[in-house]
Amino acid sequence: MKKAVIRTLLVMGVVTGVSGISPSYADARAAAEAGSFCLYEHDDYKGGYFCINGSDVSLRKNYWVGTSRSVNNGASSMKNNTGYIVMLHDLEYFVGQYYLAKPGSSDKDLTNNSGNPSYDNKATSLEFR
Ligand SMILES: [Ca+2]
Ligand SMILES: [Ca+2]
Ligand SMILES: [Ca+2]
Repeated sequence: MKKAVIRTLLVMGVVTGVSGISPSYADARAAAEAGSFCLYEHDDYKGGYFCINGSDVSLRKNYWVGTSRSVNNGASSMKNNTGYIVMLHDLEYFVGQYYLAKPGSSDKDLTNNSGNPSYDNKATSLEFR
């Protein structure tokens, strides 16, 4: 009995060690992503995440969840789990160079795009259309 418990704990420790993410963090992120538009700090949906359900004129005072790092000029990948077109803009109040995310689309690398400009670490405001 005791051995089984220890073995279970060891397995859990290995799993956590491999992913580097606790199950509760993963659950919270999955819940936030559902039906929302999400930005990620790094390519491949890694690093901090930030999910939103409406337009925001400035991301300067928005932070990657659980951090004090601003979302502004930091997004490197995105998932659009909404039915809206979402336009990212380089400047506040929906101006400057933009990136258009179609409903239900995702992009694991905002640097290389077809039909959109290279857009790594640029998003400063975002607009639901
Ligand atoms: Ca980034
Ligand atoms: Ca910007
Ligand atoms: Ca891309």
